Amino acid sequence: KTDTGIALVDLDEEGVDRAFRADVLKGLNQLPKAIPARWFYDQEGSRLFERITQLDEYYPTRAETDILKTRSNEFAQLVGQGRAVVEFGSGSSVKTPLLLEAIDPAAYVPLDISGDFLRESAVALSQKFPDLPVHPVEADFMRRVSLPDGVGPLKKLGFFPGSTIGNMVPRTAVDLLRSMRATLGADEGESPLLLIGMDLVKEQQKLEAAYDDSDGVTAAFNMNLVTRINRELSGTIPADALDHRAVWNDDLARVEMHLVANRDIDFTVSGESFSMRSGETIHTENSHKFTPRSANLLLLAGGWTPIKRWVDEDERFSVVLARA
Ligand code: AVJ
Repeated sequence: KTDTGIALVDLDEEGVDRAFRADVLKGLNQLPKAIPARWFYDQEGSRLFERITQLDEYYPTRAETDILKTRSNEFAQLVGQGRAVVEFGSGSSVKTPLLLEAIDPAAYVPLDISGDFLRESAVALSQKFPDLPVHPVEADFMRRVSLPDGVGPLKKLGFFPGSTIGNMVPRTAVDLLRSMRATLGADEGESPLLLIGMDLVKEQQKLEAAYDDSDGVTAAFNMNLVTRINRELSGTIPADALDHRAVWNDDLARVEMHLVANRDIDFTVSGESFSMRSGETIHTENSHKFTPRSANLLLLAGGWTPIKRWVDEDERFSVVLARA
């Protein structure tokens, strides 16, 4: 039931993930240095992210969960019954069941690039919803994905929680929204819907605290990238020479995470030499924040018309329903 076909991770003769190496080497040769945030999520990174979601300072997960819990009747009414829920990402243990309970779908299709995460969450959901057909698809959802045969004729609801869209620069976010339209069959028959989580602009101090918590869990999450590079790519980056930094970039409306050198350093990765001056940074993540208008504009640019938005009672986070 959870057979998902061939693995998408391309390893070389030594078992090194080729895409990881290519992204890291390219990113370290850039000025400013930058490595895509998707590489945070190895086993330890995923565990640390799970801990982040439980921190006092990290409000997005709690705020979004709160919206999903309290608005279930409204979702059910607007979305109707019998849809296939297509989740972009393999599903969280908390949010996905809330949506599935609310709208009672005809099928659930998690899409993820990691077969391992996919299988884990598919098994957990099948136990919770024994009558719900679950069709996991191992795929890169940044491109159009063909859905399994049985799902084709059903009306679709795309689900993209967590403000993961915020990790993309606007160009990439628009490309993804357009790929989602295509995956959900926007130009064939019944118009699909999309339910998407988008974090909101708020006080700078609250935003920075969410990405630089007092227990240092987010710092450990950021530093884990260095550990992963050193382990998987034979790196010699001195971890004690890099510090975690989270800063609000007001012009671009995003929290940025960086690793800042606290002294001049030289190191190698996969046999290539690099150096950093004291104060130089490696940019590791963007987390864009939205206003109601900027959220609408982004969705419209991606081919989606907003229908309704919900916020939690402290107005920290939004969930938007849109139609293709
Ligand atoms: C849930 C993946 C969007 O940007 O808030 C949390 C990742 N990074 N703390 C976010 C994250 C640092 C998170 N995403």
